[in-house]
Amino acid sequence: MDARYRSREIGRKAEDVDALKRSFLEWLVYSVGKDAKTATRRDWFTSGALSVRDRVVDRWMDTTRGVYAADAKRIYYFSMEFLIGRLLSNNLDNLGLTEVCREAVDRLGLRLEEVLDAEPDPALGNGGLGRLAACFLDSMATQHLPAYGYGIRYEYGLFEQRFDQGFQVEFPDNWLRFGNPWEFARPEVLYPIHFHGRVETYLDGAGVERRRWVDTETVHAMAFDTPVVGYGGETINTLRLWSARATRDFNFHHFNDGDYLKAVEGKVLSENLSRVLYPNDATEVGRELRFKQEYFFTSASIQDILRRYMQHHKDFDALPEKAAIQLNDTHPAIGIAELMRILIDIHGLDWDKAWDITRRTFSYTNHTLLPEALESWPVGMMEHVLPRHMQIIYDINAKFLQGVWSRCDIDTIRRLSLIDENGGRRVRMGGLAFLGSHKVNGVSALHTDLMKQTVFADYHRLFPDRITNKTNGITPRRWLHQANPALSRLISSRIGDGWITDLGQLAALKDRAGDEIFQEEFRRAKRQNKKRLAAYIARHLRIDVDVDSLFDVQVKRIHEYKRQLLNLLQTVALYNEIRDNPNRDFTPVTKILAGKAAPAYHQAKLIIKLANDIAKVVNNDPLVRGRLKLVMLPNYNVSQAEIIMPAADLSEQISTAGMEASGTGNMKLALNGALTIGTLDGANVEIRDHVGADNIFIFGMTAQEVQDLRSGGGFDPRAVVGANPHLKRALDMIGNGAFSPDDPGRFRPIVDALLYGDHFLVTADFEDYRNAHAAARALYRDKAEWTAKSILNTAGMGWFSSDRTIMEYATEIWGVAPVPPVGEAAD
Ligand code: T68
Repeated sequence: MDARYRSREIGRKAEDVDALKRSFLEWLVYSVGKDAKTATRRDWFTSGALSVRDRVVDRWMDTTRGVYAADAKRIYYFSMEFLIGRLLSNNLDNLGLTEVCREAVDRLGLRLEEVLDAEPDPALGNGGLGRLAACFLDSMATQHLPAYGYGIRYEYGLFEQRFDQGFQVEFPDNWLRFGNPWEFARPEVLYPIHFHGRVETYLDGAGVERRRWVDTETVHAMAFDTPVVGYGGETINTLRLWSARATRDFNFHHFNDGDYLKAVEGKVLSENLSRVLYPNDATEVGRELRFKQEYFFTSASIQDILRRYMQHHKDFDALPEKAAIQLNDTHPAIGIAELMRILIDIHGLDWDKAWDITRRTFSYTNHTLLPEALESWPVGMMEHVLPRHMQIIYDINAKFLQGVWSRCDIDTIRRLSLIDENGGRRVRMGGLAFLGSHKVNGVSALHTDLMKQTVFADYHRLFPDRITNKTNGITPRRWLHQANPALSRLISSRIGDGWITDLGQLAALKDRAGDEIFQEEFRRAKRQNKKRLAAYIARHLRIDVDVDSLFDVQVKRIHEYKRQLLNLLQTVALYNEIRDNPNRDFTPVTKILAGKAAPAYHQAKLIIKLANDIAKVVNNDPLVRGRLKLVMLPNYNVSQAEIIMPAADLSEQISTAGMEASGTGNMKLALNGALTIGTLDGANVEIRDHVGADNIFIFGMTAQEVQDLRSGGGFDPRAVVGANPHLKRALDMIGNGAFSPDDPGRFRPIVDALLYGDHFLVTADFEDYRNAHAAARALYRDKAEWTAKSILNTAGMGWFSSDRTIMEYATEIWGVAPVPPVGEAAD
């Protein structure tokens, strides 16, 4: 990055501690309505957030004005999910105000951590996809790219997970209950969103046949803006989230009928659109309300973009030069039909012109190959909810198929069609997103290759230049600088702090991997982080863990393909080994798991119960003497991840090869110095290339081997189990109730799924995994060797900054350049 753009005074800002303190008190009294004596920690958080918000508003307006004046091309990132995490710590850090604020809060008789902890963690996403969107917002602002995030302001975020006797139970996440000091409501930014109704054909003044969508039901989308503070605080972008509001018409309609309660009921129903985030991360729910949510936010965002564009332009010719719309998965893909509708029906463009503009404006990111996660909607439902869009999709399909008819056989045509005719007609959203975009990307090299070979193989043959790879990244601000101050300080003491915005600079640490003093300090930082996590575990679960044990971490959504079960089977095998040889010298291991299961995903919920049941037995077995502990932390979220990532020694990335599109937790852990134990899946492949094959524990089948095994049909899990006494014993124990004496048959479904199918090849990879784990434990005993490899992991991870990812998108997909912040040019 150009040094000119970087803040010259970061962390050294002459921001007056007293001024910030005064501001805390003023907001407390005049906005929260409390005095310092009666204020709760939440009140202090609110007044603190408002004080910090004050300090970004001027710059925010400067950014918006600067982009407007330059009429720069803007990036519009469309996502159903933005898992942004807490903002007070993040904004303080990006503004260089953390220490100033610590001091101010100290003078008020509080600890900064208490205030930061009082902030609710906005859980407006399920997992990787939503968190990626948040990392991208940070990178776009930091790199001065004019960008807007567009999504939904869910009233309820992802459910809160608690364990009741070891079973997951879900509670509503009413995160807005105490207000949200970061957002600015924009009641004047309001767009009508139409549903249902019918399509009329009519002749316009020139005698041309046209369509209009009439007799619709209408809801309003109202904007809420949250500033996105880039590192250095110079560029401040906007996250605009839409909230559903009943229209007055809607109410009047019923009021006129004299049915007051019906009117109010109607209001509640239409405002349900932005009520709740769907908690499924990799299976489609296929509910009409979900589809309406997708259209709701997409339509509002497109109307907003066109309004902004029209302030500078009189026709749509230049739209693709002024707006790049990125679709985060297919969830907003209906936007392609929506832009077509607006251009053709409302503004009178002809089809070819509208299609050209649309395709050059949109691009699409795919995040999964799992067939059950690929979106498709029943034609009948779409005709009912969005009749005009359904016609447009038919037209897109017809024109496309006409063009390829002569070159393809009938089976290929069937696969290419936007309408899936197998068992009930459905619209394939992946196909719509592909055809309506100029670029389509995967999120790791392997995933992109597999896209070309599998789901998009037919499209790829027709459009060989469309699919491109953009390997995911993570923001080093939140995931290293903010979450791991101990390691950050150590790194900066050796190589300066340029790494914060240029993570590749970490490579300079490679030379120090063997340096004993550096190693010692590196270990000290890790130990400090492990203590913090141990205290968190003690506080939440009343389990004491050994800070000197190997912290072995698997944190992510619970899903069969991610194979938490493989981890648990190995845990049981290790438990047996310890019990069989109680006096042997074992490397102490603390296994830490966390993650939510989709509420209707029974097998995943049973895996959570299994983890909790195994933990109870293992953690209380006197023979084990603390050499193995299993900890399943409830309610995994961004703020918990910030405590876990810096404390890990070993990072579990053990999905069935070919199934994890990329992974990003793998990057957070390795960046913080954890060694990976993993399969050659997703971005693990590229992590190995960057940290070096000697510094990672790779095991298991490759994606190719998985494919061959499955297509060959020659896999017999019972034979594999029969031949492996460790595996057989672990499975027998689980199946016979050794961990569930109160209900011995509880885990039979898990064991049976492995013995009679094992779709995710847990048994096939077990022995290789067990050996890799033994190798990791052996290496951990050699402190110097382990630390050297740990340092080489941190040093090698620079490429996985989301700054790098975003610059690739900006140059290769969006064609958008940075807009230097105002006031910098004179420098
Ligand atoms: C994840 N996908 C991928 N999906 O699983 C992960 N899905 O490999 C990748 O690193 C990450 O995306 C970022 O690219 C998801 O997180 C969802 O959360 C999701 C949500 C709704 C519907 C379908």
